[in-house]
Amino acid sequence: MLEESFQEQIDAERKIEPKDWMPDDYRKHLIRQMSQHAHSEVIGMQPEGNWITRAPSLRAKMILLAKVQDEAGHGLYLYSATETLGISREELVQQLHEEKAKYSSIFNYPTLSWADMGAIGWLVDGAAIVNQVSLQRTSYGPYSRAMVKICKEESFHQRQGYEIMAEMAKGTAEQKEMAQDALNRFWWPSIMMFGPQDSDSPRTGNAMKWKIKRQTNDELRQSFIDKTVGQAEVIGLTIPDPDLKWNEDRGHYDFGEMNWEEFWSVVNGNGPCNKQRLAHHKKAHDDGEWVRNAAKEYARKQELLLN
Ligand code: BYC
Repeated sequence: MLEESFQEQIDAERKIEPKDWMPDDYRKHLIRQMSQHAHSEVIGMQPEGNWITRAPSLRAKMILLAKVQDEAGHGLYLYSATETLGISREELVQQLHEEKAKYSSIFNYPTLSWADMGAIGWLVDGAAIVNQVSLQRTSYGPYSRAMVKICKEESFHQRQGYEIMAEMAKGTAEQKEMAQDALNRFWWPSIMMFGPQDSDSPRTGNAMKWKIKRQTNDELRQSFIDKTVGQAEVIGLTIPDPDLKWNEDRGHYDFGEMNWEEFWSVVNGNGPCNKQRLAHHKKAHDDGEWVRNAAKEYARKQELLLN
């Protein structure tokens, strides 16, 4: 009975709010996806943080700093939204540290040159927007509202990355080569961000039934590829996929086979930077313990004063 009226509410496009009744599996599914999304935002600060001190101009440095701070903010909205489901931030961070919770595979690749800041903004944030615009219509109210604000900031991120790539592509031959090299290294990992193919995605069935996901992994991946091919052409860079070609019948680009072995290896903790990313997060968390303790103590004293 409760399940039926829950599903009716979903089917009628009414948002589920924290105090509404929801099936336990819906709650668990959301905690998993939203917390992994939050962890991705926070771990995603590392590859870009690597270049803040080496940005080529004051303007570039200010923009990159602002972008990385935005990612921290996105993490906070998403952790707060996840906490409305009855789990604490401490537990969520613990799950990350114990490798029970994942974060996006893309952040396990190294950032080797300044052009990588361009490739990340253009491709990684570009892919994130395609996914998150779709998630604005997700069925859980707090997640959906967090997405609206996040998408506004992601558009600025995508543009700053595309600007870096465009500038480098029309610079010296060496700069153009750096931009092309960054595109070569980040293209495939970026399209892997959308997850396994639909036929291999165990979570998609429930996610679509409960309207947590509004489009499947393959639909979103195709939409990102269709948008991005023209952008590469405009700045004179070549997407590293010989099978990429317009398919008149489908009205979409056909593209080559992804390296699924590489994808699962990165997802399962064995990518080029998995160990480094997690170790850095744990160290920052430990180093910040005194701040959390001070904040707790301050809150305790304020409460004593009020009572
Ligand atoms: N990386 O059944 P599936 C950003 C896991 S953007 C790692 O398809 P689902 C940012 C998946 O979790 C990035 N793991 O699952 C941008 C599942 O394992 P579990 C963050 C992946 O959930 C720029 C298993 O594989 N965005 O933050 O239906 C700068 C089977 O997959 C990946 C989001 O998180 C992957 N790429 O679909 C800074 C968006 N793909 O959990 C920051 C929200 C799959 O069962 N999330 N797996 O152990 C989603 O839309 C969905 O969760 C996914 C996966 C499309 C990612």
